[in-house]
Amino acid sequence: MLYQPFLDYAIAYMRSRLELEAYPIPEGFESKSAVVGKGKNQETVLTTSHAFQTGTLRQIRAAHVQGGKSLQVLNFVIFPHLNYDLPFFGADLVTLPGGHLIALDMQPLFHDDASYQAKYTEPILPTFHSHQQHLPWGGDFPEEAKPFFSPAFLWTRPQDTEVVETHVFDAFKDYLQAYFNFVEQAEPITDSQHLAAIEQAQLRYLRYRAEKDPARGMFKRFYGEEWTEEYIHGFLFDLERKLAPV
Ligand code: DBV
Repeated sequence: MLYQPFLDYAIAYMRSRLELEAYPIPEGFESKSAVVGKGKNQETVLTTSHAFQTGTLRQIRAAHVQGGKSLQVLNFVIFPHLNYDLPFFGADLVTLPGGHLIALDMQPLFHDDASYQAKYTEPILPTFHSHQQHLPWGGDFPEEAKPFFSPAFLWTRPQDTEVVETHVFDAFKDYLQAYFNFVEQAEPITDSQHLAAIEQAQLRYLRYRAEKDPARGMFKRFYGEEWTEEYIHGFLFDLERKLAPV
């Protein structure tokens, strides 16, 4: 439905830039469905997972939730390997009965570092400004999430689905292209202090996202608590498990 073209574009575009290898999706999480609602409001809610990796990118993963016209979500995040200083690519494209909610960013590892900003945020500010004209600021969002976003954070709540299909899609393509330009230029980090700082920054980000996942309530309602916690910690935000396998 609404976000399938985004996912198709992203996979085709990434394949055009890099050799993508499959990234393992834990058994039982590739695809999950449940019937929700009563009577004529019954809907099947299907969640599919997609995941890849490359030499530079530890995990490229998407969760695609499809539950009819008023429930569509594409959450797409790229986690670089820990020996690169690359930002995260993060897209949270959400359609609920109340409307659309769009978050698109390259989330920095280091926020108070001018040279990091010059390297990874300033180059995308022109792209940000060109899209922001059509995608006005979406208003309040959780205070505690603020430290994780860049100055190029596109955050908007379009009224019209057509805006999602046009301007949001254009912005998504431009951000993904810009991200892959960074990826192409990235050099492995070898300095041990720098590597330790990257690992800490990745873990801080990941713990926040796993703990505060705004989709937790929705997933629990559809698929139950056990499935949801395993999906969050075992697939969506899996770095801690990968560092310290249980
Ligand atoms: N969000 C996820 C994952 C999702 C998902 C893995 C697979 O991180 C969906 C699904 N996001 C999702 C849903 C909602 C939001 C909202 C279903 C709506 C929740 C609701 O209204 O019930 C950006 N996503 C949001 C919000 C923000 C983001 C700011 C509004 C939350 C609120 O108002 O409380 N992206 C999200 C975020 C970070 C990010 C918090 C943090 C770094 O990158």
